Amino acid sequence: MLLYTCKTAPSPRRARMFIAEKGIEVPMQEIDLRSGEHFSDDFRRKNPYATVPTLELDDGTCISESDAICTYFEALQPEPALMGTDPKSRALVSMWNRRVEFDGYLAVAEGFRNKVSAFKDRAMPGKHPVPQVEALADRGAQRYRDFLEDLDQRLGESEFVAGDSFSLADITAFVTVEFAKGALKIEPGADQANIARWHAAVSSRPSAQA
Ligand SMILES: N[C@@H](CCC(=O)N[C@@H](CS)C(=O)NCC(=O)O)C(=O)O
Repeated sequence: MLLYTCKTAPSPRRARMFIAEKGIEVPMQEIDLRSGEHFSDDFRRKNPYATVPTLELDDGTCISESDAICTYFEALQPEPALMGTDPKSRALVSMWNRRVEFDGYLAVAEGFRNKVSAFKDRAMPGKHPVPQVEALADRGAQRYRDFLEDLDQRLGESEFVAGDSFSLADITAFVTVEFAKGALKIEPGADQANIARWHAAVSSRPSAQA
């Protein structure tokens, strides 16, 4: 098994945090996104979408999409459960994780990739050229601010994003908040005390270093 990753990119960090929480040792290989190593023929044979993370199994099967990689490890090693333990909690983790991904993670990506010159004609990840749209940079930043408001409200209702237990939804939200600090230069507001409480707790987990 081999995980293709990139230290500076947020999506692979989701997979690395998940794996660290599980306490599984997975060999990893760094892909240099800056130099375009993910567009090489060799890497695109593994993942035609040219994105990291990508997990290569021993039989040669390649799994991309961080959620799919997490689903694989959850099934391989159910404890500690990070995607729920029964029908209700599984559905709630899935619901919150998707909300965080759509409203938070994708908003930051939209704000970042439509603004930075390094992503000219690569406003979306993947093999197809996609032009930047200036207005989407502002929209992404605004959507992320709205997300922070919603996240703070949610974390005022429960200890973790999907309820009483730490889950994949917390990993996605934590990675999103860290991503936004560098990419959009936006941090949670000083008045968002629920995020501050939750962020300190997640930061103190060893997996936050993954
Ligand atoms: N939905 C995918 C997103 C993967 C993705 O966008 N990865 C980025 C790094 S965070 C990437 O590979 N970008 C390559 C590029 O920008 O060309 C997932 O969750 O794995």
